[in-house]
Order: sequence, then C-alpha cells, then structure tokens
Amino acid sequence: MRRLIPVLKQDGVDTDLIMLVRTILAASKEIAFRVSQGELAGILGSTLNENIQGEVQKKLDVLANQLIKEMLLDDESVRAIASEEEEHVVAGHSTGRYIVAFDPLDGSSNIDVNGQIGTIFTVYPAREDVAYDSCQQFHQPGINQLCAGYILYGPSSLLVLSTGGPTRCYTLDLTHGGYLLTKAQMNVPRDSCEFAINMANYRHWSRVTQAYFDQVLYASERFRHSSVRWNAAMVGDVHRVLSRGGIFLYPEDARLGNETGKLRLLYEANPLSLLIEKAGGKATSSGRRTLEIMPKDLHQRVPVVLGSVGPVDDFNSAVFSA
Ligand code: FBP
Repeated sequence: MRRLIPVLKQDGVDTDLIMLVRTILAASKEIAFRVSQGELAGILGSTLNENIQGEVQKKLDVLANQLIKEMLLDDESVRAIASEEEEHVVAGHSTGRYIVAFDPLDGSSNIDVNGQIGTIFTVYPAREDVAYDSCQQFHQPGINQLCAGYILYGPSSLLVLSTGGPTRCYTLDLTHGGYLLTKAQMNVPRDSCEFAINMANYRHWSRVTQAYFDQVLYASERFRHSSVRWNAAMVGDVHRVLSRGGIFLYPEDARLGNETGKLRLLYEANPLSLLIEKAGGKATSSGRRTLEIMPKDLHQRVPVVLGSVGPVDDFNSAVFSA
C-alpha cells in the first residue's frame, strides 16, 4: 500500500503544500483518537457557548477547532485561517504562502449518537493585494482552491483529498498511524436514483422544489426505484455519493437563517464541490457552478445540489427553468 507523501510527491505537489497537509492530518489523527475514545475521553456533550452560527458548541467542536488552529498557527506557510467555530479571520504569518479554511467537526448532531462525523479543509493561495489578516483573503472563488479534503471519522478513518488532480481516498492505518492509499481515483457514476435530503424540511421549501419532490416520490420514472439516505453529516453523505453515486441536496428554505441555504460556502460547499468535480460529478448552487461563486462573507450560506451529473441536471432543469 502506498503512503500519502510519496503519492503527493509523484503528483508534483509543492513541498510546502505537502507539509501543510501533513500539519492538518497530524491534528486529524489526534481528533480520530479522541473520537474513538468517546465518553472515555470526556468529549461527548455540549458546552454552554454558542458559535457565530448561533449553534450550541459541542465539546468536540471546540476541541477539534483548538487542535487544528494551534497546529496551523505553528506553520509558517499559513498566512490566515478561517473556521466554522471562529467568528473572524485568525491571523497567521504575514509572509505565509497559503490561507486555510476548515470545518473542524462536520455533523455535530451525530457526535453524541456515535454517528459519522468529519473534518473538512481547503487551502487557497494567499492574496498579495489585501492585508494578510483581512477577511478579503478568503474572497476567492472555489476554482482557486489548491487542495481540498475531508477526514471521515467512521468505522475506519478515511482521508479523501484532491490537490487539483484526481480525488483519492486514503485509510488511516492504526498499526503505524499513517494514511495509506486505498482508492487512487474516486469516480461518481453518471446516474443513480439514490438521493440525500432532509425531507422533514419539505414544508419550508419553495413551491417549485416541493413540486419536484412530489414528482420524485409519486411520478418520476428516473426515481421509480429510488432510495433515500440522510446521514445528517454532509461528509458522510458526500462520501457515499463519491463511493457509489447519487445526489445530495440542501436547498434554501423559509426558516430564519436558511433563506440562502444552511451549508457554508467557504469550508463546506467549496471543498466538497471540488472533490465531487474531480471525481466526474457536478456541484451546483441555485443552478450555477458552485466553484465560480465569489464569496462575500466568511460564513456565507448557499444552497447545495451535488453528485451524479444525471440527477443534478434533472433537478436544476426542473427547478431553475420552471
Ligand atoms: P455542522 O455540523 O458542521 O454544523 O454542519 C452542518 C450539518 O450538520 C451538515 O453536516 C449536514 O448535512 C446538515 O447540517 C444536517 O442538517 P439537518 O440537521 O437539517 O438535517
């Protein structure tokens, strides 16, 4: 089995970027260990604090954020950091080549029920035309990402990563603590009738989205043999789509705060969209390519529709050309 670093070297990845990925993965191994210890490590349950999203922070949200942030700030190649758990940009090294955005713990509602959770990260080139610690560092479209990945903490801990080339999957080998290549190229099948959406939000959706899912459930031939899967952790749902196809959707809805969607562009939608595209799938937001959206805010929310090209096109043509 091939190790991560020789694969990245063979992919021609810049040495500084390889070192930065190693820094993020060192934190992920510590998180993977704590997650596997669960209550024994005292990491279950909530704190009394709310984050910028208005969500009650879980102990593991705070721990994972602290671990990753501290390790990144020790890395001189990091100019600035953005995190789901940090209201503002965290300044790094003013001459650093990179900026990093991350969701330290995706799927927080799964923590206390031993469900799948993950860490999502993305690296961009630092901008020279704005202050090193300005939030404008992160006002870059997803197509500028140098690398994106997630670590899925599940029955096994998996790293899924693209450095601009194929989306590859690595498994954390607990015998020597390193990530080994277990899938050189992930491919999203063009078609599938498996879909992931929180159907309980139906009443809050636009009339045209409701009409689309009425079709899916009661009339559509494409979805005659469909099945629903909802993991409540985007990393878990997207990993299934990368592994066997399907479509993942989190549309905007009428609930307060969800008018432009629930999921965050910078550290959820963009990195996962890059992985999907590099695996031959499609990733859209309001019918447009997600990776071309110019971010306006660190914690900006967007609607997300991604996965197999067939069902993604089917949804977008039905909803956005209605
Ligand atoms: P966080 O856990 O990082 O806040 O992420 C949001 C998220 O948990 C996604 O991972 C998941 O797809 C979605 O929210 C689940 O939403 P809902 O609770 O509405 O089903």
